[in-house]
Amino acid sequence: MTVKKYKGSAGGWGALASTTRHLVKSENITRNIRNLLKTNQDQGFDCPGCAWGETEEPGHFRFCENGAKAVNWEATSRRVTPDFFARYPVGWLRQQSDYFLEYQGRLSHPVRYNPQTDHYESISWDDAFSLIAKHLQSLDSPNQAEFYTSGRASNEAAFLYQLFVRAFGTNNFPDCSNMCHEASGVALKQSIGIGKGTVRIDDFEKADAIFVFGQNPGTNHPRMLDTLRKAARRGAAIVTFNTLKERGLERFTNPQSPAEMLTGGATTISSHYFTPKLGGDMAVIRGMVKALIAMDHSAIEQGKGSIFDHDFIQAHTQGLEAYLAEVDATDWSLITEQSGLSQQDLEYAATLYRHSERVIITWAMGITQHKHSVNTIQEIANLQLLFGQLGKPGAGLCPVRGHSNVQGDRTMGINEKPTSAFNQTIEATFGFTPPVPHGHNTVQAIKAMLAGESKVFIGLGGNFASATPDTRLTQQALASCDLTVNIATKLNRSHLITGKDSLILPCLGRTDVDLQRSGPQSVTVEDSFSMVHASGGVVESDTAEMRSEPAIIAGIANATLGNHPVDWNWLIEDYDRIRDLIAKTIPGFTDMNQKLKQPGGFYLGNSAAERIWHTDSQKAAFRAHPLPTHLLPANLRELSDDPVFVLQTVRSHDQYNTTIYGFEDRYRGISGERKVLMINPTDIEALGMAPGDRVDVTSLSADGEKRTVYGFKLVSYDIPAGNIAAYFPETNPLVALDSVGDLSDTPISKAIPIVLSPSQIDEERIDLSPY
Ligand SMILES: Nc1nc2c(c(=O)[nH]1)N[C@H]1C(S)=C(S)[C@@H](COP(=O)(O)OP(=O)(O)OC[C@H]3O[C@@H](n4cnc5c(=O)[nH]c(N)nc54)[C@H](O)[C@@H]3O)O[C@H]1N2
Ligand SMILES: Nc1nc2c(c(=O)[nH]1)N[C@H]1C(S)=C(S)[C@@H](COP(=O)(O)OP(=O)(O)OC[C@H]3O[C@@H](n4cnc5c(=O)[nH]c(N)nc54)[C@H](O)[C@@H]3O)O[C@H]1N2
Ligand SMILES: [Mo]
Repeated sequence: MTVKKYKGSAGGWGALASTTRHLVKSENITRNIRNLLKTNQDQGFDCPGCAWGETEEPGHFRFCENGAKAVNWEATSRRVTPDFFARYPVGWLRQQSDYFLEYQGRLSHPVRYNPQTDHYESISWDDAFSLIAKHLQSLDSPNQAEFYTSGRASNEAAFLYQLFVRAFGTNNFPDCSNMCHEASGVALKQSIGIGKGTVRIDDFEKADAIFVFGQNPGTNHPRMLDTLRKAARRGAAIVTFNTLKERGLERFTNPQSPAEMLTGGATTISSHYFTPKLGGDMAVIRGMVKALIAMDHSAIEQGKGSIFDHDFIQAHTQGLEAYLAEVDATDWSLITEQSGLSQQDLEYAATLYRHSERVIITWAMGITQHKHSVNTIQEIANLQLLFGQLGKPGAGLCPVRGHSNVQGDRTMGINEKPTSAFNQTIEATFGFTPPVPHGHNTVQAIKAMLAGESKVFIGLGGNFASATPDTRLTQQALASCDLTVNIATKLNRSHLITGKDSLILPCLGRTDVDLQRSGPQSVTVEDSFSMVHASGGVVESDTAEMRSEPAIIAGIANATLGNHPVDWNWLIEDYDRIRDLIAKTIPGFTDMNQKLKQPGGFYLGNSAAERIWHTDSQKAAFRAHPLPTHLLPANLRELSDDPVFVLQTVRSHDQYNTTIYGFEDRYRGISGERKVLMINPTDIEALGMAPGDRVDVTSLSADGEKRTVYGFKLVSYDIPAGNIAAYFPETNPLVALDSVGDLSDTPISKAIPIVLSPSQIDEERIDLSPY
């Protein structure tokens, strides 16, 4: 392991060099250069990286370093064939690292687990589909099966999947959203009547200020840095709140700007950078609003009139009085304690906000993966409502989505709690009554499998065993199923936690040409800005027995339900036919096939951006909540005599969720090792330890259970005292199943109470155990 502070700007030559290294590693260089030129272009595919959007600017490459990693990783020429599985028993594969598993290449053939030999073996597609149908048909109730979705699935795949699962008879739709932006959806639906962001990408060109909360775009949405760089250059204030000083939010050199690259120029991204404590953001906003109210009072006293937008408040909102009373009742002492920022800092941030006519607020996992996420996001909405920032050009709310089509999957009906309007349309269009009772989300699905209530798990992409909380229990849950099925591009840990029967079904990825009866097919996706556009693969490599996701879903559906309620196999001959059904069922998609022909795709619209509020009161709602009395459950201190730290789990620069591309977290200056704890130097000293020492990490939880991961190295880091950061998924075993956000049920992976002890495990065993 090496630790060396990164002094350069984000992007620049480092990003270019890394892009080249990953091209070489894909063992497919020439083809992948061609692929990268097709990324996010009209005639190409949607980047399987993040859900940031595209601007209209012509003649631009539209990929970033980490998008290039995603493309190269998928379009490798390496293959995991039946021979590979004949060579390695599952027990041995389970001992390998996540990096090793995915690095072996693309899954090429459908395989079935043989418990007698502990090997996966070849199976025909037809036999695989029959086996799934047999298991599903023999359940006592459709509610005994779980249908997971990860956010790479296209709209077409997601639509077919939800139609099949509803026709089969359940709403058990655990999905990656439950671990991601669920809180944003829940909060915004109540506040403004729609669970999506209100801004479009062009709004960033008009904003006077952009407030960025709890996200690390330099790594996770690098194309957003280019947007922020342009805004910074024309003088917009970029005000960042992040527990860590993330390099990408400090300085950025655009690798696509020859002038910047050659002169070594860089743009300062954040004009102001605040480092609140983990989970302290609701207090941050509360403090800003408290300061703004004081400014409002003095403006009125001086005869200058109110600083708030009372025309907007009057016409469009309700609940102001109760909210102001709540702010009034909040003491500064609680605000500064929870935020970790001083009153002066928060007054200063409030001043920056006040003097900006048009403000966008963005956020990601630093806000959504906490206990109080829903209330925090509603507090963000409250602030925007005071100034009428919704429906104003250059202003609004912007939850920055993760997976490239996670937002689209929800739009298509991957939702364990469908609305009655949605159910009625399904019934009217397809002539069957869909199930009404709410199904399982991710945490509920794990509990149902653990309790033996659910017996079949089907995963449309993703890595359920590693991405979810409480890894030990989740693996136990999967292992107790009668059947587990994973539809996937690459081998991962979930495939190695086998049920009594297990299948791995290899699918095409975004980059692959998808050839069906009527010719090459394209699919569609929706970005963070509600833009829907087409994506067509360009790679014609040896895809052996791989099938497209829609074709696999059609195969399962046909084997299970026959031609009910649609002719599945006819639909997949030409995806326009699937889109005709989407057009009939999903609001905003009328004439979908025609609309897709316009370059850049089409905009779904956003009611809140039009100042139409689909809330109970038909108004935007100020939601008044007290600050939490304690950020962590009060009784935790009694559980341990050792100092309790708060751990957040983040992504390194060299991973995509559970996909590990490499071991270089370049901007944080940590390389060669993932089992690290970033910790304040004063905390290391207080523990009587030194940087580089190995510790075991134990989490404290209300159930009294102790969950431990072993052998993490201490790295001295610029982080608030008492807070620690580590990578996911290595730390997922620490999160208790019941440790979830209020109203969102999202696992709390950004505030895990932990204690540290000198490591009891020797070096050799650390390298052997994947977690
Ligand atoms: N290359 C790459 N791109 C990706 C992904 C990937 O793994 N790799 N994942 C995709 C997915 S699914 C998602 S959801 C997004 C995730 O995108 P991010 O949300 O950027 O991902 P995280 O790594 O979880 O980073 C969380 C950030 O919030 C900060 N933070 C944590 N807690 C707090 C807090 O309490 N307050 C404040 N103010 N800050 C806090 C952390 O310091 C960190 O900078 O990225 C997507 N894009
Ligand atoms: N501790 C902690 N846990 C977290 C988080 C955190 O910040 N901290 N973040 C959470 C978040 S935001 C998310 S979104 C989840 C992510 O959870 P998931 O979406 O379940 O996980 P991924 O790692 O993105 O899934 C990777 C796998 O997807 C498969 N795959 C890749 N491309 C395709 C494709 O095109 N089709 C199909 N069928 N399969 C494909 C590959 O086999 C690959 O191994 O993790 C969550 N878990
Ligand atoms: Mo995510």
